[in-house]
Amino acid sequence: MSIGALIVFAILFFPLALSAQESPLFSLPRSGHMTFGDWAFDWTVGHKQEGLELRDVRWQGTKILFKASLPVIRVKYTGDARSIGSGDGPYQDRIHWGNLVVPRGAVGKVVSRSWDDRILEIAVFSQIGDYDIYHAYYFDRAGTMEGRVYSRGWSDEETHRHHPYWRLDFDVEHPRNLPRLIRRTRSEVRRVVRIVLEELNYWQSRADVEPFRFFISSPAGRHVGVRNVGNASRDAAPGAPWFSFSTKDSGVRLWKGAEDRGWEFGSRGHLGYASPPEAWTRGEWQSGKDVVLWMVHHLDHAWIEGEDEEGREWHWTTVQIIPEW
Ligand SMILES: [Cu+2]
Repeated sequence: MSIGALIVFAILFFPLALSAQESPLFSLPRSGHMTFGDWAFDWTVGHKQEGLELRDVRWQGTKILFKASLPVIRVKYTGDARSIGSGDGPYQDRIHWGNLVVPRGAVGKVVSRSWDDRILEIAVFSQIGDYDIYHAYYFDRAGTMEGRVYSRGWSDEETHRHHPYWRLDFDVEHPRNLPRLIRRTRSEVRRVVRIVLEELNYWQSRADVEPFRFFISSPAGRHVGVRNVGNASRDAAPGAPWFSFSTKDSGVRLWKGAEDRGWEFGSRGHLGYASPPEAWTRGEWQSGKDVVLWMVHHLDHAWIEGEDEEGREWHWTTVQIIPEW
């Protein structure tokens, strides 16, 4: 493992910051509190194998997230594409303290750096099997926050897909929030806004002309936008080569304490907790409900003879969170 490649990241991450001054790499304890511009948050590497968790994320003093975490990255290899079990895996990669490594130049497993004192990164570096996984969050002083997963390496010389599942427990100002779904299709001039009145799974459709987004709103009318960035398409087809391995791009769930236990669905299980779908009771939506938003990513890693055979190239995907005030 080489942290050298991390330096390259900085430039890949932020095209605007090509000439950005990168700070030294700071080592952080397993848990702590940080402020950066108008952002404030706690972090921890907890005991539920959810990677680097953020808690009590605030923008300009207003709470946005109770908790953000990454409970699993599901992985499927193609093999001979005859069945869901073809090839290596499927795997459920779960980041925890025990599979974190100390990056070169650091003395601890949680690291942080910044660019031009404008963008802050907090991250962990995990090695699971033959993969390097870099799990990071970014905070831009201008008011954008991102969760990002980078992966490289091969378990076998075969095409595969990684599917990171982000669990975003929003508490915008208050535990009671109103989720709304915003999308626009080719046939629609304006965006369509749908108030989410029940637990649901949702995905990008071919007719969409832009990535769908969620707005999570407080009772007082503060909104936080959420969308997937750079996401590949889901595994929609029932047959080869992916066999509907990961078919969702998002899920809205009512918050339940018993469902905050880390990933419980194995390598083949989809995002659960919604069978049968549970509706908000009449009237509840007006005052909001404590909701958890799952954002599901799809990351292609294609085996092409002669390219990236050393597995040194990073692939990544992002969930973006923007307070809209
Ligand atoms: Cu890969």
